[in-house]
Amino acid sequence: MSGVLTANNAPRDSGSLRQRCEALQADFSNRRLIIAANRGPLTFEGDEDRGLHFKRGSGGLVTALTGLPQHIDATWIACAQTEADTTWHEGDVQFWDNGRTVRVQFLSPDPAAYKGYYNVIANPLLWFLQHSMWDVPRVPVIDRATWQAWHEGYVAVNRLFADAIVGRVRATSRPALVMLQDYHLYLVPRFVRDLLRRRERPTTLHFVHIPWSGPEYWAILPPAMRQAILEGLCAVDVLGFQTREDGLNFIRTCESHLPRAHVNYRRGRVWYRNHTTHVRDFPISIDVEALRQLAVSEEVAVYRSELQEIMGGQQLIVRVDRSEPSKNILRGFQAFEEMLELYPEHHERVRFLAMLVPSRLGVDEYQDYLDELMAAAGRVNARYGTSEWEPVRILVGESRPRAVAALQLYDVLLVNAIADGMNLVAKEGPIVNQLDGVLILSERTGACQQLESGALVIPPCDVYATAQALHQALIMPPEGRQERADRLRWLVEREDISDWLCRQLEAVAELNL
Ligand code: GDG
Repeated sequence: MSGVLTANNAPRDSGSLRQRCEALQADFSNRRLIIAANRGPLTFEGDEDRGLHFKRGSGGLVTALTGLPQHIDATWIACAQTEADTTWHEGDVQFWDNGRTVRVQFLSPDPAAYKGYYNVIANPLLWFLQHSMWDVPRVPVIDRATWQAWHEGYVAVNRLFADAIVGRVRATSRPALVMLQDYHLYLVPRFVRDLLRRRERPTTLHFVHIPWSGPEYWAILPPAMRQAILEGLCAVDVLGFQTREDGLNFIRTCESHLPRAHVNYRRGRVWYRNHTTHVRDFPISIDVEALRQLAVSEEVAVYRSELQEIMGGQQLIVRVDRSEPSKNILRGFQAFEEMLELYPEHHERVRFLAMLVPSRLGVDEYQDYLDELMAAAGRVNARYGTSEWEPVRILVGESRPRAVAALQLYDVLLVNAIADGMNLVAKEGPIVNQLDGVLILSERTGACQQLESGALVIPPCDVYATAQALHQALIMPPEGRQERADRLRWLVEREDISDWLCRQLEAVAELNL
């Protein structure tokens, strides 16, 4: 592969990472790219007037991953999310003006299998495990239904993905590069490897978007499940995590729970069944340019005026999250309540706006959590609110432009997640905020590793410390705010989403894979 030689021979300081990346993308153009993720880059809708039409997925991941197919022939394999996806099934989609297309292939697992895979195993079991969120005396309860969901759901859907990938790999004469996303697809790499002969095997990259907890926590999962997951991931060539700590936790988990695995911490390697998995960290980020364009749009301006009208001229604490237990929304309200108790000078001068996107309401824990946090906000309002002043306002719904408008208006942005792979909101806020607002950031987010020098860092379970940080942020003088806001902007701008992708391609090239 000439591309690999070019990349390896290039001096590391010859131009920016992005310039090197452009060269790399060109060098990879002889490959066939296969992306596999639970969700596709678009969803189809059908109505009588317009017939079948698609809506492009929002968010940085779609932007980042659809950037690559502009240079490399690509197929994106995902689970159908709508009936129209199932009807459409497969075809070429033109995402860009340059005429290039990406092939999208939707898989349509049996609904019961999908439910077991998504609503029982991926969320909540793996999600809670990896965010260290189990209340172990009570959960998890792994019963017959869980095992059924494992075998007939998670394993079955992972097999479907593997079969589809193998079909794609066999259909091309070019070397294939498979990029797998996240915790829904941990078993896929092993299935793909076992289904293909040595010379047919593609290069595989798997990126895990969420934290990886330590072996003590993985010990709670039954050996058969955790071993299958580790065996799955140890069939990958390059395994990417958000942080170095997540990668080290993965290696520690293999050392503890995968018999016959050999590990090398210094080189970031796990050797298992005659195969080396290279463990790396690729911190994800945001598409700064696209976000800035959205921030100046008319739609965002309309939402901004609406929010300004609702929230009045008071200081504003904002949070933007999926309604998700790991985001620690309940403790956020408790901390706000504690601050109002400790510092009455803020009464009637500050409001807390929580923008919540409904999430995974098919999972009981998520529905219960949403109910609980509504009640907690209600309690704060009942205790401190007056006829003129509503301390907490929750807006539930899905609208990214409205979320961006709220981020433009904060004096304080609260990101207090119990655990978070990265947390993109912490990176988006400083880019669009218009008031040099202060970021309060949980030390247990991946983002904290990059942003801590510009943020007020808190331990997420310490409600008292969070209350103190809220007060400190609200009374911070303008110079202090500006200095921190400038620093945060600089930190986010210097490493955006394209770097995340480039680092992965670089790793593949450097390892001669
Ligand atoms: C997982 C990991 C990791 C907000 N409101 C709406 C909306 N948003 C956007 C935000 C932001 C994104 O959603 C949320 O990203 P996060 O990173 O904060 O959180 P997760 O969803 O948990 O993401 C996380 C990430 O993957 C990437 O690797 O950082 O740690 O948990 O961009 O602006 N989007 C839409 N409507 C809204 O109302 N469509």
